This record gives sequence, structure tokens and C-alpha cells, in this order.
Amino acid sequence: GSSAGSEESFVKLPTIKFTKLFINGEFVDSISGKTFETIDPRTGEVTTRVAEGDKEDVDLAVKAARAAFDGGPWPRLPGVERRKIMMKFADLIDEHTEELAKLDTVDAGKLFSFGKARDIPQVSQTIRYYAGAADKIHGEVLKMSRELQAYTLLEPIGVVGHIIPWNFPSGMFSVKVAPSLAAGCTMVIKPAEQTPLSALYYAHLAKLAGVPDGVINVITGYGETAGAAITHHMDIDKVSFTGSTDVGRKVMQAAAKSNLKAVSLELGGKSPLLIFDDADLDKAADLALLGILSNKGETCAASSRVFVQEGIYDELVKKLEVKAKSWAVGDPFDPNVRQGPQVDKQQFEKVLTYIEHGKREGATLLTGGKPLGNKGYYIEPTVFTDVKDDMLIAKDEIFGPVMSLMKFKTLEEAIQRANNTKYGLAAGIVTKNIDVANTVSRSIRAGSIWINCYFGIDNDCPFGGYKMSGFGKDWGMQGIHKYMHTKSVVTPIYNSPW
Ligand code: TXE
Repeated sequence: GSSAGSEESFVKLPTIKFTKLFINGEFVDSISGKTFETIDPRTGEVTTRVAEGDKEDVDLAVKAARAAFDGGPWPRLPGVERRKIMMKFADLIDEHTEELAKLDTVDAGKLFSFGKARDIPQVSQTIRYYAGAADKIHGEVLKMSRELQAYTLLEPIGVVGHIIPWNFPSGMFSVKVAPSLAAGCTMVIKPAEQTPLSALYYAHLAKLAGVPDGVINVITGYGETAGAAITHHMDIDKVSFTGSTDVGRKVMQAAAKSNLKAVSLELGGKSPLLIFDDADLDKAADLALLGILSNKGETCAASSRVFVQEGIYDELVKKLEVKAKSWAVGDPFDPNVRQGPQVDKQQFEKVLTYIEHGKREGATLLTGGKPLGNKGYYIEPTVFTDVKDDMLIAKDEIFGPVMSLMKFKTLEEAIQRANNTKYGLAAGIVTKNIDVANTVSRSIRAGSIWINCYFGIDNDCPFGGYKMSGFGKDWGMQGIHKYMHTKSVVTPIYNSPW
């Protein structure tokens, strides 16, 4: 069964080398001299203190990024030269996989074994993917009319502000930094206050790889101060934000109030997983659990609404109960554990509050529902059955290991109910019937559809929301185009016959 029991034997605090702001190629204290604590979610204890950047520090970082953009080499290098440096950056990350994975484990409670095997190697792969694109950025030739012709020139958008969430500190760093670097942008990065450590380490490795000073700047600090200073800045050309829908709104408002900077938003979700009568039950149960329990449910695309066709509902519930009860929760350094602690006290309490709502609203608690152990932010894998579409647990993003199971009869009903949400990030379908899979794929208003799989995320595949899950795609070539302007260069044809 689940246990947070043996955590003592797995405490592995990494050596923490970088705790200061990274501005213009140097690690520096914040102007105010203030620092803030990062908390180890396994224990609730302080890991270390990190420089607390604010508006004045953001100003310095933007100045450095602006100078590196307006006069520095980075945007002017041939793509092949940017690629060479990015490839070196990726190689250096590979040499430090273990240290980086440890930092994300003590900051975010992420599984160390998974970090080492997947999360961090994925960072270097994303950097290589976009490094490969750096010298293949080209526009179009436009024939236009008989008097005019044109070509389009793709140019880096300028100074980018990247605001990063805590659930994938490394993955979100790479998916923002790699394409904008390849495009020739310079940047100010604000990692989440819960997870500042790996971003500083990446900045150090980028410098070692030869990324010129001022191209990458990292300001650690809080959202309402350092984050807001980025979104309101008059000299930042674009903000790429991943986080809550509420803050996403604030980012757009700040852009509108300041310099109308470009904005892309990757926000929350309440993604449906539709399991049809013909599904393989074991596979369906495994996908449903993977979709909601991976990364302790702190995943924007988590399958938090599971719709099951009536013919298999009872049997699937039995399978889910057995599997959820044997899902090992505990110290994320323990290689046998599948689920670590929630990222911080606030998220831990948020999830428990939603569980109480679910009980009060009349959903049936099949498994879990409680915290685990007496320290740290562990929560049992929780499955609710008999969930109604209008219950809070079926509507709000809980962002924890809490599944809501709902029963449906027909394909049409499933589609209608799956779409009955303000969000539209992803959806999953489990069926052997290709007609059903195709129909659902075209009918769901969401950015990613995963048929007989879940979290089908890859460097080459665009990812991002519909509706209130935001706009602008990460990954794939769309992930680099959002960091570029298209300039149209038009010229007359004087020898035209008339
Ligand atoms: O997110 P915030 P929080 C959802 C999830 C979670 C909820 C709240 O449901 O439970 O959001 O989490 C920075 N101006 N997601 O409060 O605040 C902040 O410092 C500029 C889903 O931690 O949105 C951090 O760097 N920036 C999501 C980043 O925004 C501001 C991942 C995200 O934090 C700011 C995270 C401001 N006024 C949470 N306020 C996903 N899409 O995966 C905060 N920030």
C-alpha cells in the first residue's frame, strides 16, 4: 500500500551552488539585499535562501537583455553559430543530470528517478530540437501583383519575459528558453518562487556553453513583485506565461496597460478522458491513473474528469480501486515511490479543501481522501465516483491527485459533457473503434487529443490550449514562431509591361 514511512533513509539534500540573481552573466545579490526561503515539501523545512528580486532588479535585467538584443552578437549570429552554442549547452546539461534532478526534487517534490531518466534528459533534447531549427528559419517569397513583389523576413521578437510555474521547473524552462534562444531573442526569466534552484543552475551552464552575457537573465522572486514588473515593463517585447488562469488574466491586463507587448498563455485545465465500452479495462485504468496521479496531479493537462461508458463502469471502478490503493506514495528520492509530496503547503491545503467539497457535495470516496504521514505535503491517491458535472470537483482545476469518475451512455452525450468546461487544454480517448476515436477527436475543443495514450507530448508536436486554457503553442515549430516577427519587404517591379 501507500506509505510515506521510510523517508528518513532517502533524505538526499543536494549541494546548492547558485542562490543569487543572474544578471548580465553574473550572479548578484538583489538590490534590496532581501532573500526568501525555499521549502522542501518532503518535510516543510527550509532548504536554502535565495535572492529576492523585485522591480529594480528586473529593470537591471531588462537593461542587460535590451543591450544584448540591440547591439550584442546573439540576434546577429548566423543560426548555425547559435546552434553550436546551444548544442554545447545541451551537452553540459547531460553532464549534470543528477544534480539538476535533485534540485527539482527538493524544490518541487518531483520523483528523482523520473527526473534523472526523463525530465532532465528531455531538457537537453528540447534544446537540441530548437538548436536544429536555428539555421532553418525562413520566410516566403510573395508574387503579389504585377507591380509588386515581396519577401517575408522572420526576425526575433526582441526581449522576452518568461514566467515559469513550479510544476515542471526544468521542462517549462527548456520549452520557453530553447525556442527563444534559437530565434535570436534575449530574455529575463522568472522561475516560480517555490522552485528557483534549477533555473539558476541552467543559467550557469548556459554561460559555460558560451551564451553571451545579457542574453539569459534569471530573476528569482515572487509573482506579485518580480513577475508583475516583467509584465508591466515598457521595454519587454513579449511575455510567455505558464501558470494559473487568474494570473494569466493579469498578464494580459498588464500588457494592455503598458506597451501592448505580445503575450502567450498556457493556463489551467480540466481535461476529460473518455473511456468507451470496448476499451481494454486494464489499459484504461492505467491511463486514467497515469493521467491524474503523474507528478501528483500537478499537471496542467491532468485527466481530472474521467467519463466511463456505462457497460464497463462498475468493472473499471473495481480495477481503479485496486490500482489506486497500491500506488506508492512517499519520499520522491525512493526509487519505488510513484508519487511524492504536493509542492507546498498552499497547494496541499487547496487539494484537501477540494476533497472536502467533493464529500460534502455527495460524491463517493472510493480511495484516499486524506493526507499521508505526519510531515511534508503528501496526499493519498484519491478517486471519487458518482461525480455530477455541476459539482465543484468536476469544474475547478484541483491540481492534485484527485480523480472524478462520471458515467455516460452515448457518444454524443460524452462529447457534449466533455466540452462543458471553460478549459480546453487536452483530452484522452480510450477505444478500439477508429470511428469513435476520429469523431471525438474532431468534436472536442482542446489543443491536444490523445488516443489510447495520455500525455503524448513531444518536442515536435505543438501543445497549448483552447478557450480559457490560453493561447500560443509550445513545442514544435509553432513554439519557435511565437518568438519571431514577420516583416514584409516589398519592392516594385519597374519593368512590368504596364
Ligand atoms: O500559480 P501562479 P500558483 C494552477 C493550478 C494551481 C493554481 C495556483 O491550478 O493550483 O494555478 O498556483 C508567477 N504577475 N497552475 O498560485 O501564481 C508566479 O510567481 C506575474 C497551473 O502557484 O499562476 C509563478 O512564477 N507573474 C499551471 C507563475 O506566475 C505572477 C502551473 C505561476 O504561478 C503573478 C501552475 C503576477 N501578478 C499553477 N502572480 C499550469 N498551467 O501548468 C504570480 N506570478
